[in-house]
Amino acid sequence: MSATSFDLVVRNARVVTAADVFTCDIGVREGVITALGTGLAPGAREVDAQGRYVTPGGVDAHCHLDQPSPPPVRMADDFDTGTASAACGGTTTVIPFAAQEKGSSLRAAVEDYHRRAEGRAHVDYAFHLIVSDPTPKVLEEELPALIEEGYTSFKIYMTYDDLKLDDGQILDVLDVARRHGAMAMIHAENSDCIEWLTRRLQAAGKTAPRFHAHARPMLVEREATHRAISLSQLVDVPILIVHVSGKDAVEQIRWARGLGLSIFAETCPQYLFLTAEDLGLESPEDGYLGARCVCSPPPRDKSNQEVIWRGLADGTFTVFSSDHAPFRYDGEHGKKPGGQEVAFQHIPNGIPGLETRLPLLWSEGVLGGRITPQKFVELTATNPAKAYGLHPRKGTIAIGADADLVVWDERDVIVRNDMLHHDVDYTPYEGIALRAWPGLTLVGGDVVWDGRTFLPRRGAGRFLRCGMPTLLPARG
Ligand code: DUC
Ligand code: ZN
Ligand code: ZN
Repeated sequence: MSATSFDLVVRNARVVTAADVFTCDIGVREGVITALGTGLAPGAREVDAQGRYVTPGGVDAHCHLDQPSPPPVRMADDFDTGTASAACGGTTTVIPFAAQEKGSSLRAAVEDYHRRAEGRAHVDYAFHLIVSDPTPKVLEEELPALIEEGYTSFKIYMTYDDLKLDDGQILDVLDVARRHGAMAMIHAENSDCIEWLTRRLQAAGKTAPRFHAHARPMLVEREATHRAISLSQLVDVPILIVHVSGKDAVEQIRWARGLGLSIFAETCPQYLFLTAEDLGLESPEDGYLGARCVCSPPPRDKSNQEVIWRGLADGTFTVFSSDHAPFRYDGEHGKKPGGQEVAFQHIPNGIPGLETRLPLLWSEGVLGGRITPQKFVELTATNPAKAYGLHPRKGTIAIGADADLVVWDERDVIVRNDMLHHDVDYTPYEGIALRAWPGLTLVGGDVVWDGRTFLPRRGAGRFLRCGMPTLLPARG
């Protein structure tokens, strides 16, 4: 190959970055973007984007794949089906969670998670950690060593019995984040309030799926968000509040920003496209259908959807993730554990969304006139890559970045579960009419989705060691 030729040239691309939109050709060599310009020399392969928008491959910084759950519950997607689904929806990097079990080490969780991922992924992946048992050994030895090795973010839960930390434990973990420069993600819901409400609902016989939303009203999220902000202020460390659902938590985040605190926030498609009414879905034959939309925090109402849209446009939100947590509706391992319909508090929390995250936001956000193409890229690729130490290799279109690209087709699409590539038997977005879908997804210059067909590259997805977060200047 001559020094000036390319393995691949994507011609006539309307390139979108977090800053700009411009038209050029993209030259790729050995999986990396090596030239942006006009009239580039021929490539061994050529793709004509025909003036269509080309965005960086999505970075889904909050998704759950093959994460162990107490039996009989089991996630429907592993690294194979989950990353296939990601690729066909334009996501080329995923960051799922290596979850520590209470009583066990973090290191064991990471080793186990590597075994689950090894040889299966179609797109690149990194790991966040979940810290559920911050023993002195974890705080003093394991976490600092793992941060050094490229696991530079961790999630902390304020709810869920098997995961939650008390305030003192959260302070201890935030202190490690501060000293070692890691990013702490916080699931903010007040656990005691949820338990208290759940007991009362249970006693009143209110056990149907829709009561999940009654047990987790916005104020439990508001209180925990406020507390998380206060704990971060006490330790003087940035945090990122995950899956923010509506106005109450948004107000807390804006208040904290007004004080000059480094509070970042994430939201997800379910808070734009679903409402609590979806938890009450029933059919004449099946009164349990709403279980499909049970996730935490629960979706709210139309007015809160508007608050979330505004927050995406005005910079309140830093990151837009799927929180893909895949459980089948039918069968024994998902929404009906052991094959039984159960009371709302026993329904596995989570909905699938890896493949639909980007099409929903491009179609209704960008083409719907709510956000600019640049804001879309910032929220779905650039900021997540910066927040978790993967930028500029990931999350942008620039010389030296991986050739992870999405070419957008503007066409009418009705979302149907049978066109998706996850291993879940439903999508909460069934029947939604969209005006765009990825027409091509490239991972490291390889076509993995051509707009109609998935082209597997199982095992070619690489594990990425994360650097330090770069959303803020490095601290002294
Ligand atoms: N909530 C979470 O916090 N994680 C997984 C799914 C969910 O609903
Ligand atoms: Zn969570
Ligand atoms: Zn989650």
